[in-house]
Amino acid sequence: MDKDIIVARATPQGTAALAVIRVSGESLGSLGLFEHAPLKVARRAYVRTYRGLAGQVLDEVLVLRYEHGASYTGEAMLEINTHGNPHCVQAIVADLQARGARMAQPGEFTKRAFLNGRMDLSQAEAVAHMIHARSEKALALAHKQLKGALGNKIHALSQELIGVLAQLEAHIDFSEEDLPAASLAHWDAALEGLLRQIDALLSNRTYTQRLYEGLKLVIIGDPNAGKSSLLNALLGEDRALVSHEPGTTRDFIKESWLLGDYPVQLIDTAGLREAAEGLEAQGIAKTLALIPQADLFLLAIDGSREVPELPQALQESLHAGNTLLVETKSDLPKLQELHTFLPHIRHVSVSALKGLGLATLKAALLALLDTQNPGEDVIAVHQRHAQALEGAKKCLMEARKQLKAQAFLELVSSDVRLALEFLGEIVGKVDNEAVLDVLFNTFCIGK
Ligand SMILES: Nc1nc2c(ncn2[C@@H]2O[C@H](COP(=O)(O)OP(=O)(O)OP(=O)(O)O)[C@@H](O)[C@H]2O)c(=O)[nH]1
Ligand SMILES: [Mg+2]
Repeated sequence: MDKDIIVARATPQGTAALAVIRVSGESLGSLGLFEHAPLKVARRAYVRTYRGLAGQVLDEVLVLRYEHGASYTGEAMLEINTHGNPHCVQAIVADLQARGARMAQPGEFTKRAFLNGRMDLSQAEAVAHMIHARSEKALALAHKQLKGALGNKIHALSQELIGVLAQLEAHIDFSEEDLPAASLAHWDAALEGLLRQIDALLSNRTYTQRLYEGLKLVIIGDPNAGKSSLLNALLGEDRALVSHEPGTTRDFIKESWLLGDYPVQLIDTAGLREAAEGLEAQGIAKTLALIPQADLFLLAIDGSREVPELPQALQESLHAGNTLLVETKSDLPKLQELHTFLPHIRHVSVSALKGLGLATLKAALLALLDTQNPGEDVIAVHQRHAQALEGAKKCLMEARKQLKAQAFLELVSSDVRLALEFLGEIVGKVDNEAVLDVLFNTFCIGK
């Protein structure tokens, strides 16, 4: 238990109808608050006059008291609802500091909740995701994580692994000849099953990443294909310069865009052509360098002109899973049918000028993204979790290798133990304080 009493406003800065100030610490009584009108019953809302140390009235507040073991942090807590005038909030927070509380660090309430066993680490992380999720699906996934979806799964995996470990350890003193072949086969099958479950969890990573961290969608094509016009049409604003002169866009134009539930960085690029020189050539080099970082491509091809030659490096990066071919300027007469050009990639006709085909284009993009959606059973797997899962996976693969080679069971069991440690990191058996600090620093103050 931390001895300090921490205080922070839980609602945003600025003027509002109400503001909430949270106070947490076992020795709340030492602050000497509301002594003349005690908050007798826990979790009941009381209207009280908040007086400063010198007895001056600071605000009329609504206040709730939470008891040790039955609060967010697990410590004794107060939640003070003040009027949302920043001066009221500031005066009360300053008074609480004068009485002995200190300002909370970002995420410190949640850190205490974790340290006091109110939630596992994956749930504590979910609190931050609940606050920062940028779409409904991301929010739903964070909620599931807060409810313990990942923690429960990890717990189940760990239990299975402990079962295997117990059997391994029970046989450690057996000589190789005495080891029942059936047991070896049984352990191997158990480890294989666990590896399959870990892979299934890891397969949620791309979807989670795209939902929370977003993805890069790059518009590429030859000069004048209508790329910038397409960007503008998708954004619904004139963001990029458009002109009939080829080579208008020289540098990237990046804009945030929400595609369904996915935060997208939409990037317009310089048109690709072989004969470019100077600034234009630099722009093209930058476009080509961007290709490996992109998640999705819109390849703009102007159907009213000859089909362009595309750089080899580009062609190799485009496939049905990451690209849509946008036949632009569909309002103009077609020079030729394009369906034989890159036929393995889905084609969508769009006129940015007339606003035609944009809904179909968005639906086609979402369909591409949905191929990575694990469906109903999805569990959020963030980077830290994925790293630990990869670690566990490596150990279990090593354990299987040792089993097959009929190595000493000690070696197998030490790999299994290590795998268990990796799984433990996900829910919070983190013995490194620095790791926790980094994690909770991403939170807002007051949470
Ligand atoms: N008719 C018609 N013209 C279009 C359409 N989209 C773009 N254009 C015209 O095509 C020309 C090139 O458009 P841009 O959007 O600048 O093309 P770009 O691919 O960004 O060109 P660069 O930046 O030079 O590579 C402009 O004259 C646009 O007005 C369309 O849907 N229909
Ligand atoms: Mg352009």
